[in-house]
Amino acid sequence: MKIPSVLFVVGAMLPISAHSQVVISGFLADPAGTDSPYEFVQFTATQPINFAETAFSVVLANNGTASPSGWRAGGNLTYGFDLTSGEIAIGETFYVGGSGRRINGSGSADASGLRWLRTIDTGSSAGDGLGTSQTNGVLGNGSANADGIAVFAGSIATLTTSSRPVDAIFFGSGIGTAKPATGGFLMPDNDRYQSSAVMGEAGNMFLFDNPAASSFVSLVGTFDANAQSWTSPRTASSVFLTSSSPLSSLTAGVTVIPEPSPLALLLAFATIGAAVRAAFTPAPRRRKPADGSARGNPEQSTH
Ligand SMILES: [Ca+2]
Ligand SMILES: [Ca+2]
Repeated sequence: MKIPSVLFVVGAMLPISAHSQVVISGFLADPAGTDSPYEFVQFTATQPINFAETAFSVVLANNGTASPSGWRAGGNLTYGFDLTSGEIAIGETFYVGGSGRRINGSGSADASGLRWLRTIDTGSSAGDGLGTSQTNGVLGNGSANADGIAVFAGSIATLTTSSRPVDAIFFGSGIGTAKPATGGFLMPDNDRYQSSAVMGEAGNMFLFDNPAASSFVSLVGTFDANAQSWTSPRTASSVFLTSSSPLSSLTAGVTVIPEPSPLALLLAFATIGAAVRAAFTPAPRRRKPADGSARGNPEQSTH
């Protein structure tokens, strides 16, 4: 039957853009006590992703005085995580961060029941391709020198000096040393930033609120997956955590609007209609047998 393959072609024609497949929807920069290995970032997928087929990577900034290389600095400035396995559905959240997998630092509630795509013992192990271990954490806590989070298409090893994140944010009370004299952090076009300038230049001055200690920052907004745009830009909402906070404290702040656009629906219906007509166009009629019996009807043929 031809129809399933036709439907597959129609599905492939829907406008699934390739620039913000994953967005940042929350983070814990300053867990109670020592930060490593308990910092984490929550992401939301804006399309289904099989990471084994399509790798992504996450870079956390810990400024310091940012280097002209921005996200690619490594050392004690940036730390990488490769996302190379697991499957995520549209609108689903997942987590990346320290291997402790606790709700709020050492001794707090077990958070291993969340969907973790990559964890590293950030206090004793180097990052994937970027960054050295840091007992005090690899994601800065904001304040006067902003810290940031980025997610890239491709593994860390594939990043070049011109690689732009598919999503990135910064937080703190001032940009400070996050903007080096030359170069710096390349930014994407998203709800708060633009790709024409590095972080800290005109147009890229936005900072999410300085995160409070022991507080998960939920980024609340609405993303239209078909238009690849934010219909409601993200705002920060602080969720204070204790050592026994339930996993439900980590709300998913980003809503992904999944409905196909009217144009995509029209295209899909038109294509399906043509395919169905082609598939069901009757074959040329057979001639009736010479005796004129009903058994000669093609629909009752045993052929
Ligand atoms: Ca801390
Ligand atoms: Ca930290």
